[in-house]
Amino acid sequence: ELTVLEEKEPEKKDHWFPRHISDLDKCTHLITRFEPDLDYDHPGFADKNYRLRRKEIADIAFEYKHGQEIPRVEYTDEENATWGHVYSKLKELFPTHACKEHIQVFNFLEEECGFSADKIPQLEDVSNFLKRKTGFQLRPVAGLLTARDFLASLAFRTFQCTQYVRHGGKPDHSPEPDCIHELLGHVPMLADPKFAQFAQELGLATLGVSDEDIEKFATLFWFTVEFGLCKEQGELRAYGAGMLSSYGELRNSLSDEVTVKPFDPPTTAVQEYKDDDYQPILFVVESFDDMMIKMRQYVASIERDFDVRYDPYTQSIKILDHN
Ligand code: NLE
Ligand code: FE2
Repeated sequence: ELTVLEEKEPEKKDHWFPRHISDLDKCTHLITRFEPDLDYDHPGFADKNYRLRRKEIADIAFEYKHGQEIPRVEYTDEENATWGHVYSKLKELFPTHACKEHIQVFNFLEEECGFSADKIPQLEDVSNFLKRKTGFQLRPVAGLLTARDFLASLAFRTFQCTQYVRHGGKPDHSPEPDCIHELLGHVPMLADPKFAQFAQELGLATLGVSDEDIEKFATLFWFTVEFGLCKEQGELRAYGAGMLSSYGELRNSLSDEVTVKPFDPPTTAVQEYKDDDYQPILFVVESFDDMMIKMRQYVASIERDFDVRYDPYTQSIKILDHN
């Protein structure tokens, strides 16, 4: 462990990054990919009501400030039905396809947090559940964020979480995040202590790094938190949220359709991927401990002339000198 030798300010050349959890109010830069207004292939492109609804829910995120309760959304019967459809189908696959950590938390979510096929849970309630489990919390986000903003929020044990629901016409796979993806894919994993630690450390590693390194960390995030496979008694299981929230992708990921490679950060970080269809290449970790060790080695190899620590008492980042 390093001790604080001297408090240091990052230099001008370093990228700005949030220093206190309330600075996440400034980490809200969206990228316009897969948006129903702009993407001709989006199932909501021709559905005006769907696009209006998306705007209504996005406004909650645009107005949200750190520390506020997350406003509740009254989901329509149609939205709840989409959730219920995906929920029931995935629940059948989890026992044979999901990692044990996910299965365990999913049970807690049903017992303690009101998860069921009937209705979409409210982000505020889920955020409170997460706070009790691992100190992670949710904040509402209007859509896909830049990798830099999204990853930075993880450093504060904060997960930027969409609140709208995918289009009912294509429930089994969505190229963009939606609350089904967040609630069935990410939330169960973020409620696991080891995984939460991994996610936060990944976030901390990205603060202030170059655009090239952000790209690499975003790719590592993609092949772990979004699409990671792990081993259990010699068998493959999914721990990546992109699989755990998509019936089609989850089934596909454990089939012969996929090339599975061992997780190795230096090579995984530069693996090309497609973000609009089933993944043809996935990476497997031996265990979460092993994943953490390899990631820490990788992070140590990335150049940054300062080091960071998260201070949970003040919810802020301390900058440490290297020497
Ligand atoms: N393909 C996932 C799903 O259908 O839930 C979403 C992935 C978001 C990166
Ligand atoms: Fe995701």
